[in-house]
Amino acid sequence: MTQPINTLEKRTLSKPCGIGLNNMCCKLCLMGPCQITKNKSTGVCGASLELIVARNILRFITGGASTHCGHALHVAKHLSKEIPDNYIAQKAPEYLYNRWKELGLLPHDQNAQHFIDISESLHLSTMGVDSDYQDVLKWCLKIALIDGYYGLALATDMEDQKIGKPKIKKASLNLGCIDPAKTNIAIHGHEPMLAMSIVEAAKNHPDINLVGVCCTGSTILAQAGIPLSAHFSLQEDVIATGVIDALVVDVHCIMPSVGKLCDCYHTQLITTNDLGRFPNALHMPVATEGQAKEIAEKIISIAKENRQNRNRQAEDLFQKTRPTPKEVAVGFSEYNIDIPHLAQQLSTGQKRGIIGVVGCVNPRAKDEWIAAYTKLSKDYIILTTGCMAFEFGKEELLDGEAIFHMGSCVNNYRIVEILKQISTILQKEIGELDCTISAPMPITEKSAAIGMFFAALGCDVHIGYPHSFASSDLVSTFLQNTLKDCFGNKLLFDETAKEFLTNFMPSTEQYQKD
Ligand code: BF8
Repeated sequence: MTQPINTLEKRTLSKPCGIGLNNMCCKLCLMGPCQITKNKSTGVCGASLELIVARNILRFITGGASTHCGHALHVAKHLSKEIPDNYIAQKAPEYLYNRWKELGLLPHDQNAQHFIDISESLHLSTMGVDSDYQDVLKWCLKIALIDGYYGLALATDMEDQKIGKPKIKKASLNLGCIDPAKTNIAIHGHEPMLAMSIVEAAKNHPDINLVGVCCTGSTILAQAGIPLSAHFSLQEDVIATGVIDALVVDVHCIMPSVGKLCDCYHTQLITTNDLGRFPNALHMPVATEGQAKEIAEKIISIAKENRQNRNRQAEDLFQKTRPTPKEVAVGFSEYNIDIPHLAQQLSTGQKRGIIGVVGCVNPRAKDEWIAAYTKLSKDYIILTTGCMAFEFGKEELLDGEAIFHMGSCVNNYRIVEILKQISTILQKEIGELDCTISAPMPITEKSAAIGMFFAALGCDVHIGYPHSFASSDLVSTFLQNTLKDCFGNKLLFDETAKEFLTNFMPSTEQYQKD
């Protein structure tokens, strides 16, 4: 056995390139890369700082939309369903749909042609096509609508149709859910169709212990109560327990390091999606429901067989250091939360508003956010998803009374449905609800697309570390003004919880004092 590499928390992180971090590097042609750090200087082709920053933001968001729409497409194919036409018109509040139409933000809405818009977004942001940075930024909103409806909403709807609507339940969370006395299978990624087949198959195998990682993990946690062992930034630690007999991965947020890390232990890495490959992994692609059942049984056999290859020292060490799992309430959704009650809490002033705490846990960011949201939860309804939901769970704060676990990142659409229904009850627009979506430590392109989607709905949006969206004054001012004029909302770029509390509620001194 080779020596294990360090897990992310212990590894020294390479220093980020300051110019790239600020979106000021243009790599769109081979006359560059051009690093434009000052206003008025340009790239070799004449591209201004604001054009470079705007194109980089658009390409980042487009990457996110492609993954969410790809996710929804894969689920549709798995279930032999078509991508619906006019889906945005079906799902969105009418006043918003009409506003988006007037602003020219609506994408193609027939025959899955939103994928053409995704392609056109990359097209227009290549060198020498769209040189109007304001137009490029408007495309960010169009692509964000695609992300929200043909990605988040569609994936959530189809998964609910197949798996069933989530039910509120108690479950457990953290590395302590991994059981050294059993055969452990960790399921990691974002598309939960095979995962649910493994959950079903494992019911006949009492010696199998399933745990989830990242968003596939959040889905099987919410839908079936399968314990969630880790979020993105802790995924390597799952393997480093030494007692994972099979790691099953699909797509998104699977760190390339897990391949080598599995080699350091006995863990059998199994890839299940043709887009998500690792050298030396066992590749078992799953495209249909029938294949999923068959492959689920095979995976269970492989894991059982592989358990005998465990390193006993590693197993003993984990046995001694295994943390106690945390108890969490999960499975909240637009179907089982008492939405009229939430509306009443808002209308009577019992709660000031809603904060959606979403997105990733960036290891470069300061981890001080959970305490801040906990303070705010006295006055705000907190709805949380993805890796940030895990952070609340680690502190045993997912009680389903003040803080609600809403599922995976595509399940951010559940927050949208709740806002939509509250706004209908209160006869207000979503933008009038005092709703903020806070992504304090984003990592991925997906998180940027989600943030922009909520902005197009009228929510205030907070993006914490890093400041990539705010590096050009012209770009951030144009985005701020557009959102204010069109939807009445604002963008907050606070990198620390202290700044966020100060700017979020400047008149409420209590939050800054303690
Ligand atoms: O979609 S929160 S690191 S796991 S991108 Fe990824 Fe970010 Fe975690 Fe799920 Ni979401």
